[in-house]
Amino acid sequence: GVRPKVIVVGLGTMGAAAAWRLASRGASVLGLDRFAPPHGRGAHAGGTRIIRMVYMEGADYVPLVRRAYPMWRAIEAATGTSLLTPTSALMLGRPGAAAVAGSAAAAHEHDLAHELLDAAEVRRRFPAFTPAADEVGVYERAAGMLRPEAAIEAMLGLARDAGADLRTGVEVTGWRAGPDGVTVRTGEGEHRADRLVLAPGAWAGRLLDGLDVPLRVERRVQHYWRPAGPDAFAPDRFPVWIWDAPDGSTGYGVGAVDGAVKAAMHSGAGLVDPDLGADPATAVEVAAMRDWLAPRVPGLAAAGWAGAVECLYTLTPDTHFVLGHHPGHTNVAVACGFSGHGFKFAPVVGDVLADLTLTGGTDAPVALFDPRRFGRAGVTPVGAD
Ligand code: PYC
Repeated sequence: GVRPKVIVVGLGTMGAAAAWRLASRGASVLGLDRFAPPHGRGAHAGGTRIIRMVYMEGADYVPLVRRAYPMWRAIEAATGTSLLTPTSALMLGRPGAAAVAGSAAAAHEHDLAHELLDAAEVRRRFPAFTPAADEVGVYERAAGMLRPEAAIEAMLGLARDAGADLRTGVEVTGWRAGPDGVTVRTGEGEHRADRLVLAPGAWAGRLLDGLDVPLRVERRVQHYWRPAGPDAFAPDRFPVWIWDAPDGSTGYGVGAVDGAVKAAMHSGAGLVDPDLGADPATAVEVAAMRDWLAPRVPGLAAAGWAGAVECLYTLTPDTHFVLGHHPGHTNVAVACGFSGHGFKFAPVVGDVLADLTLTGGTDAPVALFDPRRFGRAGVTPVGAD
């Protein structure tokens, strides 16, 4: 048959993956982005992202991340790049915390290899961490870290190799869809296609204002530290980690890359306007991070601060993703609201978007991400225009 023409709006993490999967599966792809990913304005900068299978956010994510691992390896093989480094992971907190109880529940439901370590055992095996006596750790060997900028470049390269026309520096200002196809309005005129994929990241609120998904764009600061004894923080000895503190805050980190060790807050607040651009970390934020680390990872609390990179979280109310057809348009697929934990899933999300676009459905278990779950948007066909 005729190759369907698909426009992908947004070429960051999920749009790059969608452009790759769509072009590889035979679509004629036009990709548009206001910036030139990878860049520092979205949710992918900072050198590293965590991948883990023992998934505290819900057992439903496990089959998806299980599929992501071989897809990341396939991208590496196809592009000759190194993207995924195994490190293992340690999820810490009191036994009832999500990092512990949620991880254990996902591990049990899917029979995933893991170990439950008491505080003394954590300190013995990973001396960089100093949990309190009433805290425990869930240890997972299969976890690791990804290189996000290189991963986006690799996916965009594969998309181009498969024939995708990817254009950066093109701002999308609106779109409309009907039974005859879709129209995307840009700063330099309109584009027509059969189908549309919207992957606008922090700009989703603008481009999806007909969709009843309440999104919050929040700023998170990724801090980097230069510890006195960097060997103790080498990725092969220092797992990636996520730690639920008793006050409800959550910190996380990744081992040394080029001598700098990431330790940052996953929890936070503070709405931002994505158009205002990246803010450097304030002295107050650096001091607060040191205070948070002092009782938990003292070698980093005492380390020199080596800089920061901002990350924009686009959060849904339940922190589950938005991934599915637009409720008003079967020829429009939507991916947004990754809520600070989406990167590791990118190849799978791209493939699901290709499924939805090319076949009208998907076998992947994505019911949790139904764009209609927040309201009545499915009742009235709506577009952004
Ligand atoms: O998805 O593993 C993750 C993560 C950790 C901190 C922010 N996201």
